Amino acid sequence: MFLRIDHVGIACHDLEAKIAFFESTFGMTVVSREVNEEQGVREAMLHVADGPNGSSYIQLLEPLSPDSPVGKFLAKRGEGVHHVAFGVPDVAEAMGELGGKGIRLLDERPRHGSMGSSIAFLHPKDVGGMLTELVQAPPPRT
Ligand code: CMX
Ligand code: CO
Repeated sequence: MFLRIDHVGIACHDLEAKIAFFESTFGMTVVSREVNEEQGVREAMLHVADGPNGSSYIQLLEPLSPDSPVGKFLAKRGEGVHHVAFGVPDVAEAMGELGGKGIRLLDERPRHGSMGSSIAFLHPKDVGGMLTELVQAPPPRT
């Protein structure tokens, strides 16, 4: 069902400080910075590696407000791993398949994700405590 681990999302208080840490410690490079109002985050994608089924990233997330999903997570648990995102060929199809298995979908339809992707979230309580994101890469530019 999954092509790769697309990214691991890390919740943090200070995006710029965390970017500097990942760059200087691991030699990673920021490939995208975005504000996603719908998800309530300011975020950066840092490239980890390329594989036969696409690339993988670390996604650093700073909340836009305390009552956003990441803001609430930080208040409750502090900084750390927030979610794991798997690459899928077709996010709507994966949602249908997983919804049919009784996994709660947090999105009724795919939403806008990083770098032009389409995303959807699965409830952490139905995935062993792991907030899970499905990611469909954008079609290649011609
Ligand atoms: N990982 C694991 N468990 C989590 C979690 C997370 N990231 N966030 C919340 N939970 C758990 C809580 O600990 C809580 O468990 P208990 O009931 O045992 O205390 C339970 O889920 C409910 O959490 P809550 O604090 O009451 O928060 P909400 O139910 O209001 O929201 C969730 C939780 C997952 C539904 C919400 O965060 C959500 O819809 N997330 C998807 C969107 C998102 O996170 N976007 C930001 C990332 C954007 C991107 O990747 O591009
Ligand atoms: Co993500």
